[in-house]
Amino acid sequence: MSWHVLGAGSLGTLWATRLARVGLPVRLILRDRQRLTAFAQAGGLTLVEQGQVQRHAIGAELADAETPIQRLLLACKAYDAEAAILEVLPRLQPDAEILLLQNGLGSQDAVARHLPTQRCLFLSSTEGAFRQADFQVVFAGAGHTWLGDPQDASPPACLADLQAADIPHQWSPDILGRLWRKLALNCALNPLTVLHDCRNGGLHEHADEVAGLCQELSELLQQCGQAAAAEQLHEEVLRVIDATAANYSSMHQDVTQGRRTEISYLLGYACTAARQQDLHLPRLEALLQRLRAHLAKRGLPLD
Ligand code: NAD
Ligand code: KPL
Repeated sequence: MSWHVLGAGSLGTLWATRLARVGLPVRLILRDRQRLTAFAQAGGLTLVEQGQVQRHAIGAELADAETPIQRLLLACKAYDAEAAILEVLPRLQPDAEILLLQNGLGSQDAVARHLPTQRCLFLSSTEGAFRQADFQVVFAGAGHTWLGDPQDASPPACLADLQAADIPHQWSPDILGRLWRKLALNCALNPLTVLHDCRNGGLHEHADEVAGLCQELSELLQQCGQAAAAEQLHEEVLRVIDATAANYSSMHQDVTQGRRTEISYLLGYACTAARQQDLHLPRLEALLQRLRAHLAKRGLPLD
């Protein structure tokens, strides 16, 4: 069965090249004719892994091509996901599998609302990749990807391809818990690294702020029916700060490089969920306001 990968960015390229190199049929869906031309000129996708450079000649097309889509990896940012799925909607087979590789929460439901019969799989990944040039990606951090379906616990057929392609993964019966936990980690760390302009390790200087946020995030998780995701949150946040002390968080990197953040699907989502639960979380709310003010000063989108 053919894979379509929408989004030839960091993770889309990492996935497309690993699937293609074991002989699985993969086609990329690119934004427009200009991107198709640039892709043809680049001669395919290049993956740099442990210093080895490999180029893969993968087929590419536009969203309005005519072939049906049976298996789609949606590998764009959370804020692009809903618009992207609408572009390929007419091509999706009624029993298609759609893998949603977005960070945070909110975009998955926005996509799933358009797909009454297709199966939406939610993914959470700790793999790391970045673009070093157009259509050239560096696999920067080994990690793991969890997949799950909040509506249906039975494992999907696509797992066999992930196995064949050596993509470290696990079928998760509680993918929402996993996404909530990662969202909470992100909320406790990433905005503060932006506001204090520091690496993750620099948050040791702001231990009280981190502790206060973890307290409120735990309350939120419990109130949202995610008690397991709330367990030992503060301890894990401190562990992540130590383990990634020398790194800049993804949000810090986005802001310093003038890129739009995924704030609405992370801290914004958390604050909206709290309000819906009538939960007063002043530290999280204040953090959101400070972060928005910071983005506004830099001319970056507030959502
Ligand atoms: P990216 O910005 O590198 O790639 C996204 C790509 O999607 C871009 O090339 C963009 O042009 C393309 N795109 C968007 N809308 C499109 C459309 N309608 N048609 C065609 N192409 C379209 O993003 P990324 O870093 O790969 O991140 C994807 C998701 O994975 C994000 O939610 C991110 O937070 C998450 N994530 C990334 C990493 C990482 O290391 N990069 C790690 C874990 C999670
Ligand atoms: O996920 C992260 C990110 O940078 O987005 C962690 C590892 C939690 C660091 O903030």
